[in-house]
Amino acid sequence: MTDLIERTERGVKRSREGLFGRIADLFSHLRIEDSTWDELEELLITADVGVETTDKLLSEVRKRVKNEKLAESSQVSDALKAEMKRLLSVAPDATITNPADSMKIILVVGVNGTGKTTSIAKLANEYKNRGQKVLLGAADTFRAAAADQLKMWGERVGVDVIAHQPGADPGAVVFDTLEAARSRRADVVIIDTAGRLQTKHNLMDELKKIKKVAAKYQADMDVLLVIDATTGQNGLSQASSFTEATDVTGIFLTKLDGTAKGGIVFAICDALRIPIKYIGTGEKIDDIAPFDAGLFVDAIFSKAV
Ligand SMILES: Nc1nc2c(ncn2[C@@H]2O[C@H](COP(=O)(O)OP(=O)(O)OP(=O)(O)O)[C@@H](O)[C@H]2O)c(=O)[nH]1
Ligand SMILES: [Mg+2]
Repeated sequence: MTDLIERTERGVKRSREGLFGRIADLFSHLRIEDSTWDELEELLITADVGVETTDKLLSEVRKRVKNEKLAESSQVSDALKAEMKRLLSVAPDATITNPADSMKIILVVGVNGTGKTTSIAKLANEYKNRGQKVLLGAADTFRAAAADQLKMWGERVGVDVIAHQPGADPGAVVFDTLEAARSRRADVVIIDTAGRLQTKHNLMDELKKIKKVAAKYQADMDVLLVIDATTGQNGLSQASSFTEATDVTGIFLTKLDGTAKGGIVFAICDALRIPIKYIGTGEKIDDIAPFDAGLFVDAIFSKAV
C-alpha cells in the first residue's frame, strides 16, 4: 500500500506542484471569500477538469457549504476533496483482478503514441509478478517496428509474444495469439493494436473486427483505452469515439508524470463514466499504479515534497 501511495504521488508530482498546489494555497487563508470561488473555478478549468465538470463539482461543494454551514476554509477544502473522490468513483473493480478459471483478454487501443506498447509491458510485468501466465499478441502490424518493440519488452519481462509479418491481418494475429493462449493455458492475454486516430472510421471498423475475433473465445474481455494525460481535453473526444467503436471498459491514463494538469481524470470520469483503471507514472517498467480515487485526490493536494 505504501508502494501504491508512493507511485501515485510520483505520478502526480507535477500536478501537485502546479495547478492543484495553487488550489491548496487558496485554502490556506482561514476564510473563503467570494473571489476564492472564482479563482477556484479558473484553476480547475485550467487544470483540464473541463467547464461542465468544474460547474458540477463547484455547485455540489457550494451546496454542502450552505447546507452544512461550513465556514472555515479547511472544511470547504475537505468538502471539495470529498466531492472529487465521489466524482471519480466510477466502478469498484479498478484493480488487477485474478481471473478464476476463464482466460482474461485485454485488448489495448488508442491513438498513436499514447503509450500503448509501454503500458502493455507494465501490465504484463504486474500480472507476471502475481504469478499469472501472460501471453502478448502483436496485432499492430501497421508500423514495421511495432512487433519488434513488443518482442523486446516481452524478453525483458519474460513473457512470450505472438507476432506475424508487418502488413499481416491483425485479426489473424489475434486468432493465433488466442489459440496459442488456449493451448498453453495462459491466464492473461494482452493484445497490442496499431495507434489510430479516433476520426478514421475504417480503422475504427478494423478494431470492431479484432474485437469480434476475440469475443469468440470463452474469456473475460477488457477493452483498455490508453489516453495520454498531456493531450488534455482531446482525451475526452478520443474516449467517446473509441467507446462507440469498441465499448471501452477501462482507461489507462499515461504520462501523468509529464503534466501539471491532472484534472483530465475528473473530466473523463464525469463525462463518460468509464473507470480509470491504471495510471502511467513514467517510462520504466514499474511506473504504473492501479488508479485509486481516494489516493489520487489526496496525492494531488498533499503538501509532501
Ligand atoms: N513520461 C512517460 N512516458 C511514457 C509513459 N508511458 C509511455 N511513455 C512514453 O511514450 C512514448 C510512446 O510509447 P509507446 O508505448 O511506443 O506508444 P504507443 O501508443 O504504443 O505508440 P504507437 O504504437 O506508435 O501508436 C515512449 O517514449 C514511452 O516511453 C508514462 O507513463 N510516462
Ligand atoms: Mg505501440
